[in-house]
This record gives sequence, structure tokens and C-alpha cells, in this order.
Amino acid sequence: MKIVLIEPAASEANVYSKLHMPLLGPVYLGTILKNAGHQVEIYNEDIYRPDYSKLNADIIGISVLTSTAKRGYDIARRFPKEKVIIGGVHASLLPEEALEFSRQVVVGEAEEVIVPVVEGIITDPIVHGKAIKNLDSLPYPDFSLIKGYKPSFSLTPISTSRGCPFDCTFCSVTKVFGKEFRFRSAESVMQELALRNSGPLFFCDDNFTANRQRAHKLLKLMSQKRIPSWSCQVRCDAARDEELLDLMSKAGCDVVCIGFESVNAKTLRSYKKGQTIDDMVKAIESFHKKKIKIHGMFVLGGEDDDEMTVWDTLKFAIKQKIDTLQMSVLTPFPGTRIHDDYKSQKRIFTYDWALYDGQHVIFEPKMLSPKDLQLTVAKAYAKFYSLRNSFVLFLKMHFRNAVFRFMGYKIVRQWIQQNHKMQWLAQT
Ligand code: B12
Ligand code: SF4
Repeated sequence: MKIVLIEPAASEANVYSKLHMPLLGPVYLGTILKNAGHQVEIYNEDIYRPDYSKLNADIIGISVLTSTAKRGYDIARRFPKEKVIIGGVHASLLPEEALEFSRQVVVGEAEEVIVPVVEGIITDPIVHGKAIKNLDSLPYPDFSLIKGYKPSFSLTPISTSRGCPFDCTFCSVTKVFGKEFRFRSAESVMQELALRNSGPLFFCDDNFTANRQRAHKLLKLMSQKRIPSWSCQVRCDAARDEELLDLMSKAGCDVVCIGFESVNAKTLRSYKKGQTIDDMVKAIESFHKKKIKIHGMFVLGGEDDDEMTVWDTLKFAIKQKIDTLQMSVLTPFPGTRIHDDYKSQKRIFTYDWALYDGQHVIFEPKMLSPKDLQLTVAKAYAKFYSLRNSFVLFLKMHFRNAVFRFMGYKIVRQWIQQNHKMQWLAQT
């Protein structure tokens, strides 16, 4: 059979727009289908958008996040329903909705069910995938299936674990991948790394160092090989392990992405993040000592956040010398605890999924108006990613950070222009 898998385009420019990093789900599923003898093509719309009127396939598989669901459903409408299968995070959270546009929806991890679903052996409209117990059993994802993708020119994802034992109130991860942390062996990851012929890598695990023993072993093996520069996501607590930091530095870690979430202690507690501001400051210092840069991620708009919280976040980022800054506005994604709370309190004022991208306020915050939250975050972003800051970094010969600030400057400008066009902003 000919199978086309599609990752719909992001709705708007976001902090990552220039990365063109594909989701791994379609690549894993495409690889499994190819190994089962099917002809597979993957289209990531941010990389290459096919002419749908000429696209012929037996099955169209669409992968949707909440922010890409609207676009995904638009694509689905172009094909006969009996050919369309939908999966991904959003479809897993709202399968009945996705089923309006498809013959079948897969909830959760789809590797073990994708072949029988595509081949018509499993026929249930909503199919529950199974959490893969032994992640070493998965094939290495074949990126050559993605039309137009050039891994050597972009950040390529690699996944070494799934699931998260924490339960932050705004996060969709545990709803889709569960709370049990599962991880690949260091040997399996090394074998995949040996086959990769690509540029910088991004370990897209939600918490790369969650299993310390595996992390130590993997990092030791990585430092013996010449792994190109890489980044990963960690929690602040990783910084308490001095040996781990040494190993990360030796193994060539360039950047860590850390979900700091808030500089407001009350908000941090209400998000149930399980970390303190002191933990954040210490983590930044420790990583910087090892010359590892920090991409700091914050979520603004919690019940105890006001305009000052946004400016305090900016001040914190500048004072602590966070290298790149991501300020998302709180987004009550379906399936999360805050979604249920805000929905019952009738505080969500739009269900236009394209706006659920962490860049648009779609609910009534407690301490400020939606418009004030939106505009203050945009202004604070514009201050961090200003031309002036980029120039100062350039003069100080921090060339890489200067380039990132300049890229950020361009993305923030584009985002602010897009926001001006938005009707709801004018109305609130
Ligand atoms: C890497 C990553 C990114 C990358 C690349 C993303 C991209 N191309 O969209 C970057 C950094 C650019 C990014 C950006 C964003 N991200 Co992001 N990202 C991730 C991360 C960490 C890993 C994704 C991944 O590869 N997972 C591993 C693979 C195996 O999982 P998968 O792709 O979901 O596929 C499995 C199933 O879903 C299913 N499946 C998937 N597709 C299909 C298709 C079919 C047909 C079928 C049957 C099944 C199926 O089977 C797959 C195999 O088991 C996830 C967290 C996570 N653990 O997944 C967050 C995550 C997806 N991101 C999230 C968010 C919110 C964002 C942003 C809005 C940023 C922000 N402000 O927070 C933007 C939006 C980007 C966009 N496209 O619009 C949320 C999504 C929540 C939601 N309800 O949609 C997640 C879940 C994180 C979270 N904490 O909640 N992200
Ligand atoms: S935000 Fe990070 S730590 Fe919290 S539940 Fe989600 S993946 Fe786990």
C-alpha cells in the first residue's frame, strides 16, 4: 500500500519556527510501515508542502498537536474519510473530535498497532495504542522518508525515553505517554548515534537525565565518541549532580532547555512543578560553570501572576544571564487539569485550536486582562530579543548568542505583526 504521513504546519511563527524539527512519531511509524513492506512518504508542511490535489495514496495518516489540529483537519477534509487515520497528542486527548475527520483515530503510542490499523486488521474507530515497554525494540527512525528534509542543516531530534513521573498542571505529556518513565539502554542509543549522519542533535526526551544511572553510562559512552554538538531537556535537579554535569560537558552538551516555568514562588507551587526559585538560580550557575548554555522556558499567566510577574521574569532572565528565553502564555490544553478547571469556571473564551500555541491568551487570567497579559509578554520578549541586545552580544564576541538574539528579534517582530491582525485582541 502507499501511505502518506503528514505533519501539518504550525499555525504561526513561534520561537522554534526556524528550526524545522520534525516530530518523531510520524518518522517511527513511517519506518515501521516501510519495514512491513509498504511504500511510505512523510510530508512535514513546514519543510515541504505537497500539492494535495495531486497526492495519491491508499492511506493518509495525519499527526496533530493541539496547535496544528485545525490545519490537520483541513488537510483531512481534502481526502475521502475512509482513507484518513489521525493520531498524535491532540487526537489522543480528543479522539471523538478527530474521528469526525477520519475513519480511525489512534490514542497514545501507535507503533504496536499502526500496521494492523493501516492494513484493516484492526477496525475499531478509536484504537488505543500501547505504551512501548521495551523502547530498545523500536527501529531507528528513517529520516530519509521525510520529503525535502536535510538533517545536516537542522536540529535533528532523537528520543531515548518516554513518560514522565511528574504531573505539572499545564502539561499534556503524562496524558499521552503515561507517568511511568521508560528508557532505552545506553547501548541502543549509541548504536543509533553511530548511524546518524547529521548536524546538531536534540534529545527530545522530556527529562533526558531522569534515570541517573542510564544518563551517566550514556554520557560516558558519548564522551568517548565524537558526537556533534547536542542539546537536551532537563529539570533543575540535574544540576545537583556534579559528576553528571562534568559528563554532560565532556560529552559535548551545548545547551540545556530547562522548564523554569515561573519566578513567582506561588505560581511555581500551583503548577506543581516540584522546584524552587533557589533551585533555578543554582541550576543556572552550575550549568554555566560548565560552559553549557541555557534555554530558559517560562509559563506566564498563572492565578497569582500579574504584569509585574512578566517583568520580573525578564529581569530574572537578564540577571541570571539565561542565554535564550522562551515565555509562553499559560495554555489550558485539553486533557490537562487547568483545562478542566478553567472550562468549568467558564474562563476559556475560544476553542480555536490554532491559537493554542503558547503565544495567544485564550482564557481569562485572574490578575490581569487577557489583552494585558498578551501585550506585556510581547513587550518583554521584544526587550530581550532587541536589536540592541543582539549588537551588544556581538561586540562582546558572544557570536552564537548574538545570532540567536537576532533570530529571536525577527520572530518576535513577525509574531507581534500577526497579533495586530487578530480580531479578538482588538475586542478584549
Ligand atoms: C520535540 C518537541 C517539539 C519540537 C518539534 C515539534 C514539532 N515538529 O511540532 C519543537 C521544539 C519545535 C516544539 C514546539 C512546540 N511544542 Co513541542 N514538543 C516536543 C516534544 C518534547 C517531543 C515530540 C516527539 O517527537 N515525541 C516523541 C514521539 C514518538 O511522539 P509523537 O510524535 O507524539 O508520536 C507518537 C503518538 O503521538 C502517535 N502518533 C503521532 N503521530 C501520529 C500519526 C498517526 C497517523 C497515528 C496513527 C499516530 C500518531 O504515535 C507516535 C509514536 O508512538 C513533545 C513532548 C513529547 N513527549 O512528545 C512536546 C509537545 C508535543 N510540544 C508541545 C507544545 C505545546 C509545543 C509548542 C506550542 C511550544 C510551546 N509554546 O510550548 C510548539 C508548537 C509547535 C508546532 N508544531 O506548532 C506539547 C503539545 C501539547 C498539545 N496538547 O498539543 C508537548 C506534548 C509538550 C508538553 N509539555 O505538553 N516541540
Ligand atoms: S512539564 Fe516536564 S516535568 Fe512537568 S509533567 Fe510535563 S514533562 Fe513532566
